[in-house]
Amino acid sequence: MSGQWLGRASSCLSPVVYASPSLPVSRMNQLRLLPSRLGAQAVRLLAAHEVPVFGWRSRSSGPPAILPSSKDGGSSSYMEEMYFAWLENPRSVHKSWDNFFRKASEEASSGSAQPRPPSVVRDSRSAVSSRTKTSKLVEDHLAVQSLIRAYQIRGHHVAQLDPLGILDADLDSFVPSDLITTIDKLAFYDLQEADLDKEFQLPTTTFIGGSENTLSLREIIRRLENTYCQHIGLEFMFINDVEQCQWIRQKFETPGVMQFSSEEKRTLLARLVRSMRFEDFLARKWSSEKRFGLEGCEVMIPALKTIIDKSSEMGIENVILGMPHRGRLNVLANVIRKDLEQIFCQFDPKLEAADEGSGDVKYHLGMYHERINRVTNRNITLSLVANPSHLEAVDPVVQGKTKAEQFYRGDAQGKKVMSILVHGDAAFAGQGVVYETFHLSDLPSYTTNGTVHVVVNNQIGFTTDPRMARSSPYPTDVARVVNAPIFHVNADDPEAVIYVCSVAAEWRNTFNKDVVVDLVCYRRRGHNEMDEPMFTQPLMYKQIHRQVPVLKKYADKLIAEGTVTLQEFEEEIAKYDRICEEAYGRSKDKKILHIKHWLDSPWPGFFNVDGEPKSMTCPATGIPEDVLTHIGSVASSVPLEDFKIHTGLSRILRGRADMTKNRTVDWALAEYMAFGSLLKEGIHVRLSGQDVERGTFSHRHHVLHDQEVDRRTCVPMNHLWPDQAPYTVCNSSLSEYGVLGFELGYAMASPNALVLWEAQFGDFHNTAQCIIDQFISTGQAKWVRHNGIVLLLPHGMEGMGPEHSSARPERFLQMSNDDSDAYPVSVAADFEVSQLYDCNWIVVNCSTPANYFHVLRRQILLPFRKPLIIFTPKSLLRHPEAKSSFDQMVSGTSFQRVIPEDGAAAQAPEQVQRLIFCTGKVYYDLVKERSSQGLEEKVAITRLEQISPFPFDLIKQEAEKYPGAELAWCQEEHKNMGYYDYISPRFMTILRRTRPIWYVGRDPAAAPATGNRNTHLVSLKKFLDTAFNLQAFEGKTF
Ligand SMILES: Cc1ncc(C[n+]2csc(CCOP(=O)(O)OP(=O)(O)O)c2C)c(N)n1
Ligand SMILES: [Mg+2]
Repeated sequence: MSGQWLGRASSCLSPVVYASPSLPVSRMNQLRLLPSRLGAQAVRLLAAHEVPVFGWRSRSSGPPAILPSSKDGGSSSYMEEMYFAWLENPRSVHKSWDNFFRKASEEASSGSAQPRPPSVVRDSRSAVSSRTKTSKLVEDHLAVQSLIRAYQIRGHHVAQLDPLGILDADLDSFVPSDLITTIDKLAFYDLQEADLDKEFQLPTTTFIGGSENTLSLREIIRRLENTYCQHIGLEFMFINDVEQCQWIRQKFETPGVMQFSSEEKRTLLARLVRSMRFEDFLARKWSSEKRFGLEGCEVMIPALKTIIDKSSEMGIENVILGMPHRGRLNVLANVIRKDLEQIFCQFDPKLEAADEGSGDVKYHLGMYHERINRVTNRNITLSLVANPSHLEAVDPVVQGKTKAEQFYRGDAQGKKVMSILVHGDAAFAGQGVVYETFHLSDLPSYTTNGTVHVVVNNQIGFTTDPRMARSSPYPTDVARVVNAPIFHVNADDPEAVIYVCSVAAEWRNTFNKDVVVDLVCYRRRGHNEMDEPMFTQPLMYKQIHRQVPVLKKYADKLIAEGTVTLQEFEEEIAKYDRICEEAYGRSKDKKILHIKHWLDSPWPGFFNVDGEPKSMTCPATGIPEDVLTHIGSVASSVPLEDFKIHTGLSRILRGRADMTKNRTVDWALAEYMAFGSLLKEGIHVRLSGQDVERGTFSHRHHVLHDQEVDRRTCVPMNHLWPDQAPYTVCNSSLSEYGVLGFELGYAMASPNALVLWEAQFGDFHNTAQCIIDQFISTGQAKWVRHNGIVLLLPHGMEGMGPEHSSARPERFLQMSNDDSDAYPVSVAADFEVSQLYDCNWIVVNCSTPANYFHVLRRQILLPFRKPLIIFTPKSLLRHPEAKSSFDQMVSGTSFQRVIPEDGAAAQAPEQVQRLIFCTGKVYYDLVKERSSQGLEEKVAITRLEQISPFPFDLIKQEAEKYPGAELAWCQEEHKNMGYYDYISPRFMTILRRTRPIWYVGRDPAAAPATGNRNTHLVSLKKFLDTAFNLQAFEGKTF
C-alpha cells in the first residue's frame, strides 16, 4: 500500500530495490533506428519521453533515424543534433550553441558539470577524450531533463493524497521506475550518488529554479518532490497545449508559491470552524436525522468559497452551482448563506407545506441569493440548482442555465457568469451523463467557457470500495477527454486545498476551460447518519475513528506557529455556535414551509408579487396576414449576397414561395411562422438537438450552406426584422441525456424564451428518461419551478422498425397528473387555461401545420410556463393533405384542442353510425379509407389534438352531438401503447359509463413496431377494416 512506501518517497534516497523499468512493447516498437553512439542509457532516456515521434535527420552517414521526442519541442534530441553538428563543424551551429558546447566541454574536462568560461586553446590530441566526456555531460543533462519530466508526468502517483494514509488514490501502489524514490533509482538515468551535488542547467519547461538557471541534482529532486509528490498530485501533462502546461508548471513549481498571509490563514480557519461546527450542531440537535454530513471533507466549504472569492476578484458576478447530497446543507448555510433558521426548521416534522405540489427533501432544494462578497466587496449572485436524487443528473442542467445567463447578459466569454459542479467520487466515475456533459464543454452553442469541478473523493460510494466501483485509476479520469487539468489534493491539508482552488479559478478565467479539483478525503460516518460503515469497511473505519479532525489539526498548526491563540480559536467556535443556537431558537417559530423561498431561478416580473400568474387567460395566438407573408418570403429567400445554395434547396425555397403566394403552409413553414413571429415579439427562440439545423427529415433547412465557400452559412430566420430577438438553432452532440438536461437548464433561466429540444426520432428520448422523469414531469411539483421547455418527438408507425416509430406517448400520458375519474366541476371561460395551469405538462399530437403553429405560440403567450411534449410527424411533413391555410393562422384564430368532424357527417349527425376519435397521423389514413368505402355520411372522425390535459368539455360536446353513433378510439400504436389506456377511463367519465368507447388499432405487443414492411401494412389494413366495419362491435359487451 502507498502508505508503506510513501514514507520512502518523502524521506527519499534510502536504498530499496524495485522491479526494473520495462517499456511497453508498443513504445519499444517506435524506437526504430537509434544512432548507435547514443548508447543504451540515451535510448532509455528518450524512451522515457511520452511522445509522438518526429523525423530526425542524422548527421552521420547512416540512414535517417526516427526518434521519440519531447512534446515540448523535442529539445533533448535537438540538443544532440546540435552537439554532433558542432563536433563536426562548430561553425555549422548558432553562436549561442557554439558558446554552450565550448563551455561545457571545458567544464567536462575539468570534471565539473558546471560550465566555466571558455578556454582559448584547444588541444587536438584531447579531442577524443573530450568528446567522450562531453557526451557524458550531454547525457547527464538529458537525464536530468527526463527526470524533471518524469515528475511532471507521474509525480502524482506517489503524492501523499490520502488523509488516512492507507489507500492509494490511483488504486495502484506501483511506484513509477523513473521517480527517484530511493537512491538506487538514479541508475535508471545512469546517474550516481556522486552526481547529486553537481549543478545542472534547468530546461525552460520547469520553474523549480525560480530565478536560478542551474541547481544541484539533489535540489532538483527535492523541489520536484515538493511540488509533485506531497499533498498535491497534478495531472496535466496530457494537455495538448504547451502554453497551458507551462502555465500550470509555473503556478505550482515556482518556489514559495504556496505562501499565505496570517490574515488568509485566519479566514481559512474561521471557514473551517463554520463548516465543522455546522455539522456538529445538526448532529447534536437531530442525531437521528439524515443530512449527508460533510465530516471528513469539511474543507469543501473553504474550497468553494475560495473559488468564488477568486472568481469574483476576476470579475465574475453570478455563480451557478450544482451538487449532490453530501454537504449540501452546509453549502446552503455557509457558501450560499441561506438563513440558518430556514434550514433548521426543515428538520421539524410538524412543519406544514404551504405550496402546492409534493415538495422535496431538504437536501434537494435549490437556492438563489444575491449578496456582497465580503472578501472582494463586490456584488455576487449565487444559485444552487435544485436536483433529484439521481446523481449527476443536474450537471447538464447547470450548464444549460449557465449558458442562458451568459447569453442573456451578452457574456460570450463567460467573464461574468460561471458554473461550479460538485461531484461524489463514485458518481463522477460511474455516471455516463458526466461524460456527456464534458462533451458539451467546448461546443460553440453549449460551452459555458469552463466549469470548475470539485470532487468530494471520500474514497467510497455508499458501501462500495473504489476498486469495485471504477476501472480507471482515479475517479476523475473522465475529465482527461477534454484536456481538463486535474488537481488532486489531500483534503487534510487546508492550505494546499485553498491554493489548488485558487489556481483552478484562475485557470478557468485564463483559458475558459474546465478544471477538476479532486479533494481526496474520507467519510467520517456511514453513507448517511443512520448507516453503520463497519459492516463493510471495518479496517478503513478503524483508521477513520483514529483520525484527528482537520479543524483540530489546522488549529494546532496555526496556534503552534503563532498565527492565532487558543483563546481566539475557542472564541471563533463559541461565536458560531451562538449564531446556530439563536437561529435554532427562531426556527421554532416557523410553522409553514414555503418552497417558493427555495427557488433557484426566480423570474422577476413574470408573476405577481405572490408568485401567481398575472392572469388566467391566453390571448388568441393568430397573427396578422402581412406578418405571415413576410416570414414566408424570408423563409423562401437567401438573405446574403453572392451566396450559392444547393439546387435541391433552391427547389424547396421555391416551393415555400409558392405556398406563401397561395396562402398555405406545410409543417416546416408553419414552424417558421411560429418561430419568426415570436422573434418579432422579442422572444428568443432556441432549437437544439441532433441535426436540427437541416432537420432529420430534411424539411427544415434553417441553416443554409454556401456551396462554394467552406463554412459560410446563413440563418435567414435572423434576417426577419432589424429589432427582432435572436434565433439560435444548433446541431448538438450525439447525446440525449446531456443535451436535454442542458436545454431544460437553459429554459429555466428565463420565461421569455422558447427553448425546444428535438429528438432525432422520438424513440431515442428514453436515453434522457431521467431528465424527463426527474425534472420535466415533476420539477414544478417538487420545486415550484416552472419550465416551458418543448420536446419535439418525431413519432409514427411507418414501417421503419421498432426503434424509429414510437416516441412512447403512453409513458408521457401515464405521468400526466389530470384525474381520469373527475369530470371538471366547472368549465367556465378560463377552463382551458386553468386546466393547463393545474397540469404537470401538456401533451399534444397535432394533425395540421396550423395547429402546430398555434401550440408553439401559445406556449409563450400563456401567463405561466409548462413543459410541452409534441409528437411530431414524419411522413406528414410532405403529405399533400397535411397543409393549412393562412385562414387558420391569422389574427383571431387559436389552437384547437379538438378538431371536430366538419364534413358530411357533421351536417346530419343523427344519421351517423360511428364516431371515431383519433389523434395525429392516423387521421389521414382513416379519411382516405372512409372515402374509398364511401362512408362519409355514416362515419364521423374527430381529432384529439391536445391529449393531456384531456379536453373533457370538447369531447363531451362531440359525443353528445352524435347520439346514435357507436364511439371508437382508433390508434395506429399497439393496444398496450399509444393513447388508449389514457383516453379510455376519461371517456368513461364523460359518458358516465353509459356508452362504450371501442378500441380500434393494433393488438398488444412487446415491441412498439415491426421491422417487416409487409407485416406493418397487413396490420394497418386490418385495423382500418375494423374501423369502417359497422358490424364489428355488434353483440359485444363492455
Ligand atoms: C443515479 C443514481 N444511482 C444510485 C443512487 C443511490 N446512491 C445514493 S448515494 C450513492 C453513493 C454515492 O457515492 P459518491 O458519489 O461517492 O458520493 P458520496 O455519498 O460518497 O459523497 C448511491 C449509489 C443515486 N442516488 N443515483
Ligand atoms: Mg464517495
